[in-house]
Amino acid sequence: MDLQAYLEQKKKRVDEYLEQVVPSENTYPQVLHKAIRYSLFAGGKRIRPILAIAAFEAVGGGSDVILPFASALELIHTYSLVHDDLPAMDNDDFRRGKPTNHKVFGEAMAVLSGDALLTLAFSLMTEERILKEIEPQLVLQASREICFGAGNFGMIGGQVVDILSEGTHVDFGTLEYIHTHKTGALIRAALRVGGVIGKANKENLLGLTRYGECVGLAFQIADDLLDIEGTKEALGKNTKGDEKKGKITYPAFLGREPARQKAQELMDMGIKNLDSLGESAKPLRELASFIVHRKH
Ligand code: GRG
Repeated sequence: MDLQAYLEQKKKRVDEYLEQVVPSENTYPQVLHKAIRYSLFAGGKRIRPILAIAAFEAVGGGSDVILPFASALELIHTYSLVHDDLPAMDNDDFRRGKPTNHKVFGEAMAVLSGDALLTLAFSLMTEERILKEIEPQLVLQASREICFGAGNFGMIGGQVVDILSEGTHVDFGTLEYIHTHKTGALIRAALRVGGVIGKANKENLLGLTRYGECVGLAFQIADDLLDIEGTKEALGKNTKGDEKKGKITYPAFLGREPARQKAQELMDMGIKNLDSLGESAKPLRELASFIVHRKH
C-alpha cells in the first residue's frame, strides 16, 4: 500500500469538504473568517480526520457521511493549536510554518477565532441534512464522543494538568495523564467516531478504541522526540520548547531511547487490537507506523 498516496487522497477529501463548509474570507465579519481560514488552511497533516475516515472504512463504511465528523475533529484540533499558542499558554510565534494566529490577528481575534472553530465543529455535525443521512442516535453518539475527547475529561483536562505541572516535579502517573488526555483523547475520539458512524459491532469498536488509545499516546511521545530532534523547517514550529518551558515529557522522564522503545511498543499493541478487523484495517496499521516514525 502506498501510504503517501493514501494520506494525500484523504487529506484532499477533507480539505475540499472544509473549503465548502467554512465561510469565505469575504463573509462578514471578514477579519474573523480570515483568521479562521489562516490557521485552518496553513497546512496541517489532517491526521485526526484521516484516522476517523480509516476507522469508518475499516468497519465497512463507504460513503461521505463521515466527512462532517472527520472535519469537525480538524476544526477542534486547529482551535486547540490557536489557543495553545497564545501568550497565556505556550506563547509560540510559529505554527504550521507561519506566524501564529495571535501574531497576525492579535490576541482577541485568536481567542475568538478558536472559539468560532470549536462552535463550527458542532454545527457541522448536527446540520439538518446530516440527520437525514444518518440515524439521529448515531449523530448524537458521535457528537458526544467528540465532546468527551475535547472537553474537561479529555483534551482540556490534559492541558490544565500540563499547565499546572510546568516547572514542578511530576510523577509518571501525572505525565501519563497529561499525554493521554491532552493529545490522546481527541485521537481516541477520532477512532470511535469512525466506528460509530460506520456502525461497528461491539468487538470492532473496542478494538478501534484500544488502537486509538495506543496510537494517541505514541503520537505524543513521537511529538516529544521531534521537539528535541526535529528541525523548525520540517516541523513548521520552533523546537526545543518543552525543555525551555520546563515541561515534563516521556524522553525527559525515561530517556530518549526508552521513550522511542515505548512508542514502538504502543504501536505494536495498537496494531494487535485490530486483529478482528482483518484486511480492511490495513491503512490503520500503516498509519500507526507513520505516527511513530514521522519526521514532521
Ligand atoms: C489550548 C484548548 C487547548 C488545548 C490544548 C492539543 C493541545 C491542548 C494543544 C496543542 C499543542 C500541542 C503541542 C499539543 C499536543 C498535540 C500535538 C502533538 C499537536 C500537533 O498535532 P499535529 O502534529 O499538527 O497533528 P498538524 O499541524 O499537522 O495538524
